[in-house]
Amino acid sequence: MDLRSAFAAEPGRAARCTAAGAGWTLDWSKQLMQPGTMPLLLELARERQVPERFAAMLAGARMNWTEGRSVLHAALRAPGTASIAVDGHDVVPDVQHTLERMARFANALRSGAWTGSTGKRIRHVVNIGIGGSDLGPAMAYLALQPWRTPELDCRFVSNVDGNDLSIALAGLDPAQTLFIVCSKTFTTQETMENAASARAWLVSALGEAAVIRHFVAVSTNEARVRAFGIDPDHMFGFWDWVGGRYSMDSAIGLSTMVAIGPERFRELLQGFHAMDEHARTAPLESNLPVLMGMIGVWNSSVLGLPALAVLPYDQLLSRFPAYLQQLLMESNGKRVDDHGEPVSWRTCPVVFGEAGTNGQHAFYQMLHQGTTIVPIDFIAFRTAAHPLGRHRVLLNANAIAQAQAFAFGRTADEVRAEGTSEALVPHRTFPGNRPSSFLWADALTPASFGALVALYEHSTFVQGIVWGINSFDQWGVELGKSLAVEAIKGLEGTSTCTTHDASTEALLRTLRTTAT
Ligand code: G6Q
Repeated sequence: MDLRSAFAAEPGRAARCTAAGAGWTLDWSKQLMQPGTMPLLLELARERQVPERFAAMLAGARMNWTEGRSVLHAALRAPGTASIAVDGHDVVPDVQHTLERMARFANALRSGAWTGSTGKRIRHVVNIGIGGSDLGPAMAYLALQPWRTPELDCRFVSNVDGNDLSIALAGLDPAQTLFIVCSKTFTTQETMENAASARAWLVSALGEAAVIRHFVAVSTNEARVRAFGIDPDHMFGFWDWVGGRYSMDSAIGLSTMVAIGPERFRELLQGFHAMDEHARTAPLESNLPVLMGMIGVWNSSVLGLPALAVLPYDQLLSRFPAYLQQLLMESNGKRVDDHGEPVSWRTCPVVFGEAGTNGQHAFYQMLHQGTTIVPIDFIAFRTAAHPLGRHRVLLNANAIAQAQAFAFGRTADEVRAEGTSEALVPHRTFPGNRPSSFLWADALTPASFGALVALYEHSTFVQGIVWGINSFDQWGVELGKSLAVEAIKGLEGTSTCTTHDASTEALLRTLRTTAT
């Protein structure tokens, strides 16, 4: 497959391979596909019943069958007039009720009506959570920076490394700090340790009675929230049909709502919903999540390409690749199918990325001339939220030029024609044929941002269905968690385990001395 020849042979290739929906346009003409390839991939999607399975998910089917759960993140952004039943219970009123409670709280915090225990206004919000209870809100906080209130800032603590909490708390006045403890289960080791240390920090300054004014929770576990000392009236719930990595538009997004306000948060939800509707109704040929999902299937399972680089050309999306790492890799990093049989095709690639143009001066060398071909998703916006006129031109010019360079390269003859010495010709030759998609929207707004996240959510779904795996469980994170319980005992000198391998034993012995 040679992209130069493909474009030369078909002048309408770019137009044929461009689709749009929910404010986003996808140009996938630089993928390594012949004109007949996508129709075959769409046939595969139909054969795998992608549209039917998508409809089943939206109707509350237990798509996450290894955990016996429905998968209804789409209900989080459904309009209040919708009706979506789980076991005969309409969940839409519950969602709307929670949104209203969140809005009341967010408004009180933003206006200063909610004060800390000393009567001082809250100026700092510290979100404590990890994985799905951190990556989405932390990423969204950066992405939606132009819409944030200047009245308060949000910080995010996730790592059990005390450096994370220490850095977040540095310089904060406890009397003006509010913690949002985000944990679906309220049992996650890292979050509970961070929350306990944050609580101790607060109590040492303001006393035990202050906890109730300085801690709120987002969780499904009321008993544990209460035991921590948080008033259940200050707990914002969600449901077991919301997976952690699909929860940034649930109450887990409380910090987002506090930062940008309830109205903008509604716009964000509308953007998500617009993409849900596009995914549900658009024909497969112009359905962005289906196209992107099948492009991923092609690159990973057919071409055998092991990675995906996500390159957002907007600094506001600097944490978007990290967010997608969880969304894609935790969802589709699976090796057995619905019947428990090993799949015989490559599933989720390694996902990484960096905001353009920074990546250009770092790892793009390998993307252009390395021995591993890495498919790329470029993401760009026509306009900028800032007034620095020419910057956007430079930024987007770089994005377009990179996509061009990856696709078409530079032949040895072209390099020679530039007068390059023969010894340098191989070094200055670019092979091209490095596949990429170019995804763009008019502007980064709460709505277009919501639609972008939903686009990746649904393309991940499409791939999971085609690969025949469960995109909604994450058993792969369990083993390390449970071994850590024994390792803690090993480091604290209370372990009675005698069956560790020699390496583990040596590490526990060595690090025990430095840990104490
Ligand atoms: C996401 C995962 C995982 C989860 C975290 C935090 O899909 O389930 O990343 O979000 O382990 O869990 P809690 O919210 O229960 O603390």
